[in-house]
This record gives sequence, C-alpha cells and structure tokens, in this order.
Amino acid sequence: EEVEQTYIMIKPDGVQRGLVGEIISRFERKGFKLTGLKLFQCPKELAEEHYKDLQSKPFFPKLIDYITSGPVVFCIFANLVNCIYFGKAWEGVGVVASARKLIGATNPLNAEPGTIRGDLAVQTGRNVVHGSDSPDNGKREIGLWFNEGELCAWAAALEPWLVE
Ligand code: DAT
Ligand code: MG
Repeated sequence: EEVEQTYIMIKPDGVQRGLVGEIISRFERKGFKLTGLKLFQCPKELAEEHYKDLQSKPFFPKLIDYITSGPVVFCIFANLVNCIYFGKAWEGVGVVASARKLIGATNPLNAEPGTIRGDLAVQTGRNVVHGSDSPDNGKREIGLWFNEGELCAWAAALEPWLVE
C-alpha cells in the first residue's frame, strides 16, 4: 500500500502573522506524520506552475503576487501507514481529504469555525494556507516544491495510539 501524502503550504500572510506554529500544530495534533518541512521565498515561475490550473482565472495575477510576496513555509504530511505494528494502511479518510477538512472552505467566510480558515482568516485572497486537493496533485506538488532526498520517512512511535 502506497503512503498517501499531502502538500501543505503556509502562505505569506500566515508567516507574517506568526501562525506557522499554530497551523503545523493542528495537523500534528490530528495525528498526521510530518515528512518534510521548508521555509522558502517562492519564485514567480514556481508559483505559476503550482497554480497552473487557475491560470485563466481573472484573479490569477493577484494570486501569484500574493504567493510570492514573502516567504512561505511548506510541509508534507503523511497518513500513519506502513504501521510498524500492523503493517497495513490506515483505513478511512486519507490524509489529503482529511487535511482539506481541517483547512476549511476556500472563502474563509464559508469556512466553519474550528477549521484553520474559519478560525484564522477573513478573506479568500488572504486565506493563510494551501492543501493539495487530490492524492495525484499531492504527488505533483511535492515533486514541484521538494528535491529528492529532502523527504524524511520515519516510524512514528505514536502510531498504535492513533490507528487500530
Ligand atoms: P483552495 O485553496 O481552497 O484549494 P482553489 O484551488 O480553488 O482553492 O484556489 C486557489 C487559491 O486561489 C485560493 O486559495 C485563493 C485563490 N482564489 C480562489 N478563488 C478565488 C476567487 N474567486 N477570487 C480570488 N481569489 C481566489
Ligand atoms: Mg486548490
């Protein structure tokens, strides 16, 4: 069983507002495993490639300006799978869909309280965090933002307390 991973990016507003720890903490507390982490000033070409599906949208130039306006923190979270005790994948919602639930709706106005955007953001154009929308996009985005050798596979000792 392949490990499902999601690409999470704390956008420049999240970094400027000092929300890096808070946001990473929410994914950690949920029970995901951190397998990659970086702070980076995103070049325009990379931002355009990352959001290439949206390039025909009227807000695309503003979105690229926003994402490149300051450093971003990005990380990879994985399901607790390949469990050393049980040797099988976590059944249930995968990390990609589950992380999107924690993040909340694109427009913070529609994001439920308790979600990252619902609790910490007010506008679509400053919605503090990105999360992959499918396992395939997760793979694509991880490939875009991380180099080989920067990911860290490790056995989480807490696994048997999170996954039965
Ligand atoms: P999400 O970030 O929830 O996956 P998305 O992939 O549709 O949403 O869009 C990517 C980002 O683009 C989003 O986080 C903020 C911006 N965006 C989306 N729709 C927008 C709109 N109607 N006006 C302005 N910015 C928008
Ligand atoms: Mg998206």
